[in-house]
Amino acid sequence: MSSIQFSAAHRGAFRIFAALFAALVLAFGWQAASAQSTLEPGDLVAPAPAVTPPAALEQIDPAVAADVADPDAVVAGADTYSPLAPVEGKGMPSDGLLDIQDQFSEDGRFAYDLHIGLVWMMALISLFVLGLLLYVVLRFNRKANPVPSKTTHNTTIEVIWTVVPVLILVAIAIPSIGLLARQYEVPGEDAITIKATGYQWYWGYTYPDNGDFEIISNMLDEEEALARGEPGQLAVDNRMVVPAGVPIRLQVTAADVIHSFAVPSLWFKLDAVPGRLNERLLEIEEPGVYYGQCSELCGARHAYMPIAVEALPLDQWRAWVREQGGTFAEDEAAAAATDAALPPLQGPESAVPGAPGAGAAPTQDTSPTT
Ligand SMILES: [Cu+2]
Repeated sequence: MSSIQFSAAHRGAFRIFAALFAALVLAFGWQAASAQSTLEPGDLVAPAPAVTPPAALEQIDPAVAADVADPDAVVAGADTYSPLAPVEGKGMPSDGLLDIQDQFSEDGRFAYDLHIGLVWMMALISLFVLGLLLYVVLRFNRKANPVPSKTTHNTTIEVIWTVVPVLILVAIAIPSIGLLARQYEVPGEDAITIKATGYQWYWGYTYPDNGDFEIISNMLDEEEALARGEPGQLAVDNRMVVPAGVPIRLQVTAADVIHSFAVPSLWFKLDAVPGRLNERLLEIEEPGVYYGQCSELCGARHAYMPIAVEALPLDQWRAWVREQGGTFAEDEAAAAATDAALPPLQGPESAVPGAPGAGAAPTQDTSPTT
């Protein structure tokens, strides 16, 4: 191993490099931390008020939407359901897209920022190492440096090249572990439960909180999808319709083999395992149609069981649920209250002990006719 004798000038150069490196670490540590701080739960886009039409819905190209739905029918506050038209490039892949899809969940935006921060960090570290290599090649080649240094050891740079990478890793680990943790966040009690079941080769969506009805979702033919203004091989006949801006407890399971429920623009991917119920919190920030695919090789038609999630304002989602014959907790509460308030259908013959007919089974309907 060749030894290097560092002159004062070289030590100076190394100090400059070390200072630059430390500055980079500080800058990126700060960026990672700020990426985290800008995505505190309190900053989450609040559920759209019922009277405000979501901005994204107004950008729908009528030509694209014409065959799917009348965009005007999807104004907030409407109490009827009509299928939402997808928006080009939102919730779906686009031609020439190199980056990951735009994100429409809090976790997704956090993860996207972390990903971009890491790419920059990798690029700068690679450039820095390349710079060091070039410096060594030019400065310490045989011609430029005929008498090699015999230094074997330099405590300062050894400390720097140990501590600085540790600091970089810690700076990466903090937001990275934070992302892991937030992906395991347990849905609150107020979350709406929806269950996605993978079948060979289609999806079923059950709504246990709303009467337990199931929607079966099959892929549309390419021509039919394109005719409806939807992306080919991603459009389905019946979408998984969910409310936007509301926490959803999305449970995922399978009926036959392992599938995987994955929607890239919602930062959601969860294995669908027979006999097992996986669940994760999903909160979609704005109404829209978000496409995904089964992401576990599950058999011959694995590639033909896409996922289409349609997020609607809450009142329109409720209208959709009613259209499917679904119910809400307050329906049952109201029915129970009505039952309790009504007089019994048939009164006893006599409530007075000893009176004729007391204690005997009624022989005629004595209930009020109202
Ligand atoms: Cu599958």
